[in-house]
Amino acid sequence: MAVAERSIGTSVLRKEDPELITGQGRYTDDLVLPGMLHMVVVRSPFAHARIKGIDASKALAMDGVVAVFTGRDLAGDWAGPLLMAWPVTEDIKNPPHWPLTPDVARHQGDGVAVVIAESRAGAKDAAEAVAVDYEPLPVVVDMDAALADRAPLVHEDIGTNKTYTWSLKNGDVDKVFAEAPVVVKERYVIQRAIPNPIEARAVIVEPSPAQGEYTIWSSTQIPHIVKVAMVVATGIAESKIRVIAPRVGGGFGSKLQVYAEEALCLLVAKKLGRPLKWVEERSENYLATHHGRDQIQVAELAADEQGKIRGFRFNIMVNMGAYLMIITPGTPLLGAFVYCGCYSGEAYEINFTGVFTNTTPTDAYRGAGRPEATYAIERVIEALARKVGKDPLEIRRMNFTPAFTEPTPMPGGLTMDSGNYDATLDQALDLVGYEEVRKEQQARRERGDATQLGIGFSTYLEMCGLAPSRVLKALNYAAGGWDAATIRLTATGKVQVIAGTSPHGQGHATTFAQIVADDLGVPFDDIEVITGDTTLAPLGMDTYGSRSLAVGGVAVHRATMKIVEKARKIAAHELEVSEDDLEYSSGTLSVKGAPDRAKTIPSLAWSAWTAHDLPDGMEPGMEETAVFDPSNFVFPYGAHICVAEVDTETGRVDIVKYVAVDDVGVVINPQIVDGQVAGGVVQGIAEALYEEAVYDKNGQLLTSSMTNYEVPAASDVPTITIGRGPGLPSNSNELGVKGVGETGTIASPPAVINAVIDALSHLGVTDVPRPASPENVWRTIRAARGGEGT
Ligand code: MCN
Repeated sequence: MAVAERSIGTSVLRKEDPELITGQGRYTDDLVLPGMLHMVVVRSPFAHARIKGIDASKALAMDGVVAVFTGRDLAGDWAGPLLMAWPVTEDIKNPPHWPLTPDVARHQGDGVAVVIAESRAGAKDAAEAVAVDYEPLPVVVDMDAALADRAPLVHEDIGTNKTYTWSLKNGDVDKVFAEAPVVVKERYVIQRAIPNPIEARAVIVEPSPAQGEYTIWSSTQIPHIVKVAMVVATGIAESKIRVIAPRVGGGFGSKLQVYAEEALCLLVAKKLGRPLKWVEERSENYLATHHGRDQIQVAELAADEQGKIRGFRFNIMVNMGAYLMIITPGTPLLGAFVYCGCYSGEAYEINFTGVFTNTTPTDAYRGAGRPEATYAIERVIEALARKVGKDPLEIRRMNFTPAFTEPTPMPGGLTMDSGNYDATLDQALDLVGYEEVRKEQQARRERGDATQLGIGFSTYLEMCGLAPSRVLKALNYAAGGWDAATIRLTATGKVQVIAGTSPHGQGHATTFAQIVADDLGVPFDDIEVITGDTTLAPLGMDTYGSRSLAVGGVAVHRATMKIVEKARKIAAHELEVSEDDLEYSSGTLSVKGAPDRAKTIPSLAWSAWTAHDLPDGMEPGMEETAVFDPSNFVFPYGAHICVAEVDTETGRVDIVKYVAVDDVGVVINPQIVDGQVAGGVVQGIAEALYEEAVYDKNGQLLTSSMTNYEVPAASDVPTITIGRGPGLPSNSNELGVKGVGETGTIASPPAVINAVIDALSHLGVTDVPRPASPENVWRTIRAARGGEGT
């Protein structure tokens, strides 16, 4: 029998693409149910206002309007507020977050009422006719102002805008800093970002009143978590709720959330006994979908005279916005352990202070905590290089943790799986043509060109594969971190993979099928991957933290190997040999030394299904489930180099070369991995150069649409040269894989900003605000030249 070609490691084309690129993907808004009603949310135009009264009479009198519900109308119907699953400290302030606020609107866009009508247009018109009597209250937007004495309080009843303080300390940090001959200290502002999925959010709820059952379609990354949160909010039994995430259209972390509209649709559909749809408009997405980032960081390094790092210390304020959503407080903690980057040191301290403001809540945004960590360390390491007069590459190399393939402790307190930081840097330098670029930079300097060249580095360390449940408990996260898969062989030898993670653009249907194709030796096209349905795939913890492969994919592999073990028993029985006499290769179990005496997996599946002659006591059928809870995270790492031209007259930045070398361990599908890296890099470049959510002092979002929130166009984006480094397998799982979904977003912002600073270093520039927009860069140059600056 021919040995099947290995699928893992090849760029098999994505199974999901023919449907998606021919416009046949079924997104939530494509779904139309008989008798379906439409919901529109009436949102507060004020960032902070008391709701004195709501008059819905005009709206109710309009054609096709079925109902209007205010926050007060529904107050008695909820079983509990929206779920916040990560109370990071015992004394965290977590005021209840109701799907519609009954009394006070706390950010622009806070929902105050819903209008239900026969058509979407009718509901929209009627929403405009709902008269809300607001009493504007003092607003606080800025974190420093929110923590000042007598600041307006976002939640009056808790008496403070400070949400929590969370700290992590390893070693004698104070002593190390007190004794170190060199200390650098810098302040960075990570601006707020607004996620922009291709499809904004959408929800449909179909009630089956006779059965008391509810099917929820939601454009979500986390159907399983949504289900639990719906139980908490509505009290409906878990067994009566089915959540389906159909085609999702991107999420970037913004759909790692349980939103008010999901709970509202469910409750109102239950009340009215009719299917109900809500679809978010883009302008609503800017106000009502959670935002990301928004930190003020004070970063310090203690070092010896040579620049060898001894201690790390970071004090960070994080803007929570107006409410704590599903993991708002925990999001910064996802980066807490990697503020040391790839570097060694004996003492480590990090302190986060969460702050309430009258702004849209923040939560996970691709990278979630780790882009912020990487930005802090990859900027402050440059400050250290300047302070001790060393080349930024030299300072990095002398502080890298030496190459390792066995579990190795890091200053942040965790244990890393594998890494060779010099190797990824060497490859990146090679790919960028480092010597040539430096020469070109020098030539431009000497000529005094208006357009200067800068080279920026980011040698980053990520932790992902969010899982070990015991670690999550130690961090006070409410849920576990395992994931699950079921493999079912049909009688005719086809394979169904039922996975607990669900994709929103990552290509799980392809990569999971590749794993199974190799494990079972069945054709790739015979494998169907089923995801995103809590009834079909009841076990799952969903997709975020680049965990789907390193946790869920490993569960797929484990379930498949259980199938092989069952098949081995049947083969031994049929071939009348002992199990030990069989060897397994590419879907065939054959007798050692007699390769012609063999059974294939599909034929054994048929035997298991007919059950005519199974070993005594064996259950018929061929279906196995595995649940994987890894003992450690995985730690991708790498080196990104950005070469940028900066026009010193206009402040315009153009990226002319971008190299991304990311070691993600064993790669299942190189093309998908390249796509993930490229998409992530573009997102990071956008944060570095273009995107910024801006509020005025009244809490009005000034960047409230794509016309003034600059999402990059394809023409703004450079060609990204991709490398993989040494490809050291992870020892956290038997596939040797690490995650890739966030590497690019985590690594790229400091590479870009360091490049801009490097281009202007001859002017004495050591900092540029994010985003490095033409205006910000121009002001920086002007200030450096002695004019008025930022
Ligand atoms: N993969 C692989 N080999 C590896 C690592 C991964 O072939 N060594 C494949 C995986 O099998 C999977 C894909 O690459 O098909 C991404 O895998 P993984 O790194 O496990 O990440 P997740 O699937 O868990 O995706 C989550 C991650 C996050 S957190 C965000 S946010 C994100 C992202 O991925 N948002 C995205 N990628 C996105 N891609 C798109 N198109 N849209 C988004 O919204």
